[in-house]
Amino acid sequence: MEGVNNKMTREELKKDILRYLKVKYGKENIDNAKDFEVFNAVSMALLENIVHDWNTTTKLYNKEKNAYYFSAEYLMGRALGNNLISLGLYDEVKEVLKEFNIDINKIEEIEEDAGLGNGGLGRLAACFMDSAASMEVPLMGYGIRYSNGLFNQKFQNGFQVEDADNWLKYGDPWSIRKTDEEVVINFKDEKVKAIPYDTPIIGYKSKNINTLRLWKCEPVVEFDFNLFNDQKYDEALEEKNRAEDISRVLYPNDSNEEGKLLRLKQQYFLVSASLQDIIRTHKKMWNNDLLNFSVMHSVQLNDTHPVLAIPELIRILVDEEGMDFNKALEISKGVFGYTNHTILAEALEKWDVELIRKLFPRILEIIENIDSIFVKELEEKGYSEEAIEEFRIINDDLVRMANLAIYVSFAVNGVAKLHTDILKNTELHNWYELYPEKFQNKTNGITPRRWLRLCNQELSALITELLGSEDWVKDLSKLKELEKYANDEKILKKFMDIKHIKKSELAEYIKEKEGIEIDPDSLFDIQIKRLHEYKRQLLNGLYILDLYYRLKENPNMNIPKVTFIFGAKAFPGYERAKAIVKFINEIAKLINNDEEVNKKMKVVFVQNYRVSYAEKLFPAADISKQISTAGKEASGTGNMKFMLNGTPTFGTYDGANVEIVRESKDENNFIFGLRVEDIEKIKDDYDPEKYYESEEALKRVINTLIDGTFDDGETGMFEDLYNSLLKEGDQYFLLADFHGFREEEDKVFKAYQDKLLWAKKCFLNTCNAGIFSSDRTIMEYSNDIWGIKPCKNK
Ligand code: 26Q
Repeated sequence: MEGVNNKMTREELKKDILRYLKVKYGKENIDNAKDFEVFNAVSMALLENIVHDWNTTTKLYNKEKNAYYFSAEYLMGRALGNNLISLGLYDEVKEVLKEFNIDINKIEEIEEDAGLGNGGLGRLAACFMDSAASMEVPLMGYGIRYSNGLFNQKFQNGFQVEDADNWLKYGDPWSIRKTDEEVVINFKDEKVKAIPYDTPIIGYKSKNINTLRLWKCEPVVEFDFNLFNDQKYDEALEEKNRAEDISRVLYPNDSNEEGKLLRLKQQYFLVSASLQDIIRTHKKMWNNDLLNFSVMHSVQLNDTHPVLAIPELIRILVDEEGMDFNKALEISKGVFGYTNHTILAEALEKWDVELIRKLFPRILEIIENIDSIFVKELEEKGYSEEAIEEFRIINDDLVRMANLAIYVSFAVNGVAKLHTDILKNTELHNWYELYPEKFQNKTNGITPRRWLRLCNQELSALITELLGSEDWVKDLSKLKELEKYANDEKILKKFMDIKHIKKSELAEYIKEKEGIEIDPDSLFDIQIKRLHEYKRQLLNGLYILDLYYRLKENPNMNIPKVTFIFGAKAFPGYERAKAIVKFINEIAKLINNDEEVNKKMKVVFVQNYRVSYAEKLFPAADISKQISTAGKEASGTGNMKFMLNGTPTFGTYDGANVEIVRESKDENNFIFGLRVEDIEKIKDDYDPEKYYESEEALKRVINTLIDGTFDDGETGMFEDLYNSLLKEGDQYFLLADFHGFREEEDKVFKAYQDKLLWAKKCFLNTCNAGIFSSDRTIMEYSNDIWGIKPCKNK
């Protein structure tokens, strides 16, 4: 077959699939096999064929400097389709399955998403894994193999209800359990085992196969035999359950709600296992010498969640390897880089000193030591006592994880230009003055494999045809060369025909999954992301309701037929976010059931938004809604996925939106609302009431929260939303931005009517998206932070 990694023939692949069906499921005839059985058999047959390249890559990397991504989250999504693309075997396997009378789509669709993350930060980690392998750089991912990923979401009567995510129910054919590489983790009163599960990250058309190593927690002793014999079954299993709890479930939260014991145990479990693993290999390679540790390894901390790695590395070096404390600290200062993903104050992690003492007293001791060394340094530099307070790692009996990270790390980075500037100028300004050399920007990116080549095969084929090769998949800057077709009507038509195909496919899928019919000829205006007040789904909802009332008043209003689509999960304990879900579902019900209006507009809130749903939504969008309060969205990466698939951004001047419009030009996007500097100016005497009183349209829609227009099942949740806007100061400036939003959306409607000009806007977005490849981002991290370089597995 044509795949780069293997010289497998079609007949061999068929034989392998049939063999796995036989030994795994006892089926001698593929016609009797269930979809999940075929999925597993195909996956195992492919895995079998890459094991050799995987092992040689690992060996090769061991001799070089490596970087490690430490992340509590990896939002991987499905593996099969992506791996087939990387192996260059997608069409071949499609054919093979067809010969068995099986539709490859059905086999892809049976795969559960690996949803081991909440949102952007977890998906970024997944994109980075893909890019590092494709760029052939020695980056390994370390994380936790949660038995349950992010919860599943359903709507019942418009309310969000959650369900456990059992992603392993059909098995996990893309991972290998490496029992022989387990390590022991010591808590103060508990000892557990960490078992690595390795997943191959296949470089695109490359023989480099990187590794994502996820740890599962298991007990040291399976169960207490004597207690079991005495029929004390629960007690006999107590230790096992306590251990397994550690890797049982991903915390569904994207702000630090409150210190949770189990979450802290998870964090320590992750970093202790990973560092022990790295040090074990290092000692083997370097004859037990650890003095060159920082020469050979860089560890990137994905936000503060893995920051306990800092004291843990020092603990291992000092307590287990007999190194001097100051030397261990010095080495650590050459190992860690820290990425900040948020400026929301409530998301900055702080852990109670007593909690840390209770779980791992030695780690607390080490943190205290670091803190006092740091204080001495500041005193010597002449900082006042008051100034030192702000930098302290321990303050008020709380350990501030970001402070620990910034002090020890040699590099601190933000995730988009605006975000890094805010860190430097305001949020972390004092740190920036202290260590200007540490601060860097690394604008996020997305992998073009999953977010174009896989999810939009039609557009990929067109691009390949126009560019004459598939090189763009590995070098996305090549898209710029397409600009010469921006006035070519024939090409633009092909481009928009593809958009129409993707819209029809989405409409079909939504019909099947949500039971709602939408028109692929309508404008698809899409907002998909985690539910958060700062992301302002509520503003979008209020706007849509306003449009509905305007249409009722004026049925002949000149707007194109429009479909508003939402996708978002609300953290289960975040009541306001759940209220917003319910409110938008109520708006959708009102509009979709109104025969006068539903021929002009519809609203769909899709259930259980996740990576695999996203792959259907991004290619089908006409408008990408990115409307966060300026200054609050660190970067955003969904915005880039829309852009790459040819969708103009409708948004505020925030996060990476700023760079998106810089690349694809103002006239191809729709930017509205307050900017960071405007908010700075008005925030001290901002009065939402003023906007409410002076704009009838706004008043009308806000009043629906309290006048009985909508039913919140007597929860009072709509009134709470009302209060958040009018009684609690409208923290996120919805009212101030309503008017600008409305005017900008009117501009969209107008622009959409000119089909040719619209097509050009979309096309130019694709042409200029090259810079947002995570390949570019990964090379920047490699060059500017990690000091690692590509090494090709030949
Ligand atoms: C922290 C403590 C306790 C429990 C949970 C958490 C927690 C979990 C997840 C805190 C934050 C997160 C996730 C944050 C996140 O996804 N941030 C997003 O990161 C993206 C990648 O850089 C950016 O593009 C987004 O702008 C940013 O919101």
